[in-house]
Amino acid sequence: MIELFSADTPNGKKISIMLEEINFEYKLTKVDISKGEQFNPEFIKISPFSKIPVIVDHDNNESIFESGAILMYLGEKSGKFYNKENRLKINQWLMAQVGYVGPMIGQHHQFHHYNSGKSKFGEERYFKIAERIYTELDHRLSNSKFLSGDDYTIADIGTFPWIARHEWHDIGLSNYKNLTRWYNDISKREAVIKGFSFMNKNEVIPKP
Ligand SMILES: N[C@@H](CCC(=O)N[C@@H](CS)C(=O)NCC(=O)O)C(=O)O
Repeated sequence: MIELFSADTPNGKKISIMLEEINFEYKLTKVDISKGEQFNPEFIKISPFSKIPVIVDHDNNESIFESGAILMYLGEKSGKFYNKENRLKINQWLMAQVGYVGPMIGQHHQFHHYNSGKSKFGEERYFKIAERIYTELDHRLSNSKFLSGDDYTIADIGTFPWIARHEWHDIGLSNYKNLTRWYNDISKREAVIKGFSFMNKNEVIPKP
């Protein structure tokens, strides 16, 4: 059984979506990052940078931090969405998500959504970068069904929850037709709908 330590954020949703996709039984332990629970000494033992998500695999007592590493672990363990033959491609798109797409869109959330009016420089910088990411993903998806090729993989699972915050971005997802096609395809998956609302059963995936 997997224990998922998480909060209701895009990084958190990646793992609940994956667990639903592979149909693993899991127990959710909420970490309230707005109250500083990520700094509890017990949590730091499994999360050295005090961040969610983390999983503990109670089958072997392994704990895993970093969402990309967790997706790889679950992909290997389940044999799903992390095809051995395509790993070089999947790893690139997954690393791009954890090292670029997530952190940059996260900054856009900070400056544009949570703290607008506080820094013109920050707002403009991350708006432009977020827009550029939409364009880059749209370009990739103009010649590939999913990010790493023909199949839906952990790279798509990692990226989807960031684009699902598109209403906060004010970039206009529907103007990016390939990204919208990809987004709509993934939004329809039963496991994605379930994993997306893992903390709030009434939450629905925003339409483009
Ligand atoms: N690189 C990490 C990023 C995780 C991350 O930024 N988590 C945020 C929530 S989305 C967090 O736990 N923030 C609490 C803090 O930094 O104190 C991953 O991909 O797992």
